Amino acid sequence: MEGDPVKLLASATSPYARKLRVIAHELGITLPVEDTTPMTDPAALLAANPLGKVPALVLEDGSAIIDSPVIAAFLLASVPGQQLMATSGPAHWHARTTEALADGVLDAAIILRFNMAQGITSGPWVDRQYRAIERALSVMNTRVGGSGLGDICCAVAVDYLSFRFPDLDWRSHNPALVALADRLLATPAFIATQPPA
Ligand SMILES: N[C@@H](CCC(=O)N[C@@H](CS)C(=O)NCC(=O)O)C(=O)O
Repeated sequence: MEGDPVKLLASATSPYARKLRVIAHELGITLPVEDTTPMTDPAALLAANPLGKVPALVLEDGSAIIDSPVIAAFLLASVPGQQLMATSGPAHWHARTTEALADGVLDAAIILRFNMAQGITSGPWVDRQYRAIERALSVMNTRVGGSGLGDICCAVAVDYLSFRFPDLDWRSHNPALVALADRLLATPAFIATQPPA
């Protein structure tokens, strides 16, 4: 597993991929994106990631790195002196945990979308996802400003909620997330990675 990133297999609407594209932009890494629709199981994706999920990062030697937190760690490690996240100590683990909270919000949102696609919009499993999202957002709200990486992940997650769940009012109870999103969504990295309408 060696070499520079060659391409990121990703769909234009994947929030996990957006997180990585924003991080790459902030780190000054060129990250070509190969538009990949996971649900059609393209051979190139399955070769890179047997789980059939995007994003997957293909390296120069043909090997791949999968799962957005792992890819994010790879990108950060490739830029010595990067300022997005402490490389060790409590601040490192705080940032990684914020990332996990934001990713978990996305995981719950994706479950809700798969359920919706099957006509399932209520029930205990659906309620459980909404409760997880609500609790995680309120903790993320207290962690804004903890790290550049954490802030990016939080802004990506809430913007995905606005994109896919316009009726979910995450703004009323999370003022720090509102201020963060309003600030970051106006930056070039977020503007360049907006999902298509
Ligand atoms: N934990 C993964 C989640 C990736 C994920 O769920 N991606 C979705 C698209 S946004 C996907 O590829 N879904 C296809 C599937 O679940 O089969 C990450 O952080 O990269």
